Amino acid sequence: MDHEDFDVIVVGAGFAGMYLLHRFRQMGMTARAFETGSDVGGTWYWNRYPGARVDVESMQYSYQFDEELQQEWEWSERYSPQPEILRYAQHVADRFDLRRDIQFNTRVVAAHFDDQAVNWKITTDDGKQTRSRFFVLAVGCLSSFNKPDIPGLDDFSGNSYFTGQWPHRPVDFSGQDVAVIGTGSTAMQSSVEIAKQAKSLTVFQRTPNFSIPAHNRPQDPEYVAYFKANYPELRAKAKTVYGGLLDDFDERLAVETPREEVEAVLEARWKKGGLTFLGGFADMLYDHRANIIAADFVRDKIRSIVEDPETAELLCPTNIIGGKRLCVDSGYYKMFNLPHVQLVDIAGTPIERITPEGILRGGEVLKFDSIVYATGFDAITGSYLRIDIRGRNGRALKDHWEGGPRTYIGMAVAGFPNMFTVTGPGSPSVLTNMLPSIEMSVEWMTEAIDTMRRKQKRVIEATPQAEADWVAHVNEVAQGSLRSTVKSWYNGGNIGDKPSVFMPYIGGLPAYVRKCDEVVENDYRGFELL
Ligand code: N01
Repeated sequence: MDHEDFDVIVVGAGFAGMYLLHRFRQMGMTARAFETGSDVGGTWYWNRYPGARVDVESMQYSYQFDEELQQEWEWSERYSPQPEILRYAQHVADRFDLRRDIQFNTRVVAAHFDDQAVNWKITTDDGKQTRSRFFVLAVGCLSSFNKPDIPGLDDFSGNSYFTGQWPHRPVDFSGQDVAVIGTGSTAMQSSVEIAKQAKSLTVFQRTPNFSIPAHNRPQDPEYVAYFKANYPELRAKAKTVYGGLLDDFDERLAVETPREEVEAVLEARWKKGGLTFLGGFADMLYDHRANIIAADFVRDKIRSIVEDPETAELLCPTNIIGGKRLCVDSGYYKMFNLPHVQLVDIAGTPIERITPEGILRGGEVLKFDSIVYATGFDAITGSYLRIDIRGRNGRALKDHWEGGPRTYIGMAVAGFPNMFTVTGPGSPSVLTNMLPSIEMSVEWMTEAIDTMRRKQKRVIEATPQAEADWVAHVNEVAQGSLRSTVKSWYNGGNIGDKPSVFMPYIGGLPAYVRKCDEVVENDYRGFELL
């Protein structure tokens, strides 16, 4: 048997990778994480664009595994800005001395299961190979930036910025003519800030998106004190809610509620702000009639905010609300009332190419000093498939996932023994509050490894049947939702050649946790332990 350098190799040192390292250390196992960035933080390390902030309330977007940690950390705003979240990640790394087990500036390029040695051989971009018994992918769901396939992109003589690979130095747009391409959450957050500096800002919109105001504000000390005094109960309650996020979700149906009452609930939720706007009724994402009420409500809001009627109409999405992920903004629609901000609708007349001076569209070159690409991610599977992962008999993960990702409970793949995926495809991941979902996932897999050790097993592997059943279940529950009817990054619709499969598990966190618990209670049903 070949020598194993570590018990476990982890890919990524974001919130998932960091917690894994902490858990493995507590279990007395040796672990090494490889991280492409030069520090911890994952998403919050890369996405440094102006205006980047979390859109889950910060009191809930934090680790809960350590009581002292959650008591000592202070969030300054309702929705914390990226630099503060990155500081939090760095604080956690310091507090638990995690960096000594992380090799930064290192990309994992290949991971091959060795059938004879029964371990994983990991190749990194420094040319080195490392072996481990277990291999855990903590690569995040939105980590592979989608550099758009626009001709001439490299010809531009001005400054090009990619939101998912933002420079570490401050970027000053003062006095510049700036273009932003994209109108997702990232574009909405960044353009509001860029407009505050730039001489002119032009937003290129291919598809309009629904956005709910954030109503961000400084943290209320009384709210913080209440939260900190009641963390155990509040965290436990959040786990019983669909998205793992505390809020008042209602089981009522909008279609069975008087229209004025539905409007009043939507108005109250609009005033409250944030991602749970649709949570007042259970049918918003399941019944077209309910969805149209909410979509019309937001369209009316857009028309009431944006002064120029033509721009307002262009900003009004015609799609299902919540089909693509809702955006949460801090003044996006209002920004279009500024005289130096304009919207260019490229739905009918797309960008032809980038030229040295700017953007060619409709036979005309619009000149810019800087172009910001806020063009999204090769979501959920992108970061897995950029690594040459091979399981038993050299089978490539990209072949196994040719028709879309296949996992068992979002954490294991048949034919890829001792490999785990944190918040992988087939888990609720991006449909939930990511931090508690990460913790749940990490705790489940580390407990599984601990059980193996106690039972003196060397291998844990999902069976092909269990995987097939889970994939069928994930697809079946997705079919019921209006979300599956819209092209989005949830279903690969934003990337040309991706299989069209709804990737996250849409059944909600409580149902998912129940399923994972049942697997354990039934002696790891669906897994073979050898
Ligand atoms: O990416 P997106 P994002 N030419 O895919 C356009 C999370 N997030 O980075 O819709 C022109 O939503 C594309 O157009 P279209 C959050 O989960 C969280 O904004 O494909 N345009 C779209 O408008 C979010 O949902 C926070 O027609 C092109 C945009 O680019 C997820 O990340 C903050 C194009 C991409 O929008 C992704 O958001 C930010 C092209 N060639 C993000 N290619 C928090 O607050 C793409 N587009 C936690």
